[in-house]
Amino acid sequence: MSLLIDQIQAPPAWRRLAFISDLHLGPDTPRTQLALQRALQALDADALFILGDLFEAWVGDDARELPWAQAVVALLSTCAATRPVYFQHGNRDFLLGPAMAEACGLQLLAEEVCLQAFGQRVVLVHGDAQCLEDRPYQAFRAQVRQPAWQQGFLAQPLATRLQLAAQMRDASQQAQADGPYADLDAQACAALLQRHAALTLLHGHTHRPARHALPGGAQRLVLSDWDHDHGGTRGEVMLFSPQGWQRLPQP
Ligand SMILES: [Mn+2]
Repeated sequence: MSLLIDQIQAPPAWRRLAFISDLHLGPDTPRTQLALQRALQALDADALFILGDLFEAWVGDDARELPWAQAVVALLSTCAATRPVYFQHGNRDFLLGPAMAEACGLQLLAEEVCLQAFGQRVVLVHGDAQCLEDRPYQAFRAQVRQPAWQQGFLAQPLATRLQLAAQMRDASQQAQADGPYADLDAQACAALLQRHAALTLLHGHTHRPARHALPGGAQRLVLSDWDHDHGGTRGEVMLFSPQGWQRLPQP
């Protein structure tokens, strides 16, 4: 296991940070990919943080040779040439590994990161690990995060892995149709903030962008997902500067 970054102290020169998550890119999301390209070209930030589910499914770093993935590698490596780009795993792309990170110029983050910037401490997570109410998902998560499971999965041919990922996605969509997606557990969020002595928790995963005020002056900020391929235009870059937090819609 390579070393993952779990603490970031913003250098004094940093003036503005950008955060995105849940783009769910894949072979059938060309418009969302284009929206990301435009967002990165226009990005005015000293660092970019991708908080998981950049990809709808990531079945292993050899998938970076697929044509649509090559285009994403090109986008990210261009962005990473002029500023740090950090990547935190989501529940869809937890298999993104060192080879893909190197190809894109990404720095891999731990599951839980404490960012210190502009006199504040901010906890960064994808958000799936805190959805404790969804017990079937937590059991699945515990299984697929085991090195032995991952080695077994990655040992399959790429075509087989792509098929398995499609099956898992169908199963998860069926489970979601049974009821509303679980939200993050309030106690788990409070514990996270306490552990890192932070007042702000920033995450994605739920696709329910919001600002939730928490007890003790704390807050939970939820990033927007992105989707330009199913009839709408959804997507935001979240900016953090000494002036505070700002959502930048991405048409
Ligand atoms: Mn997710």
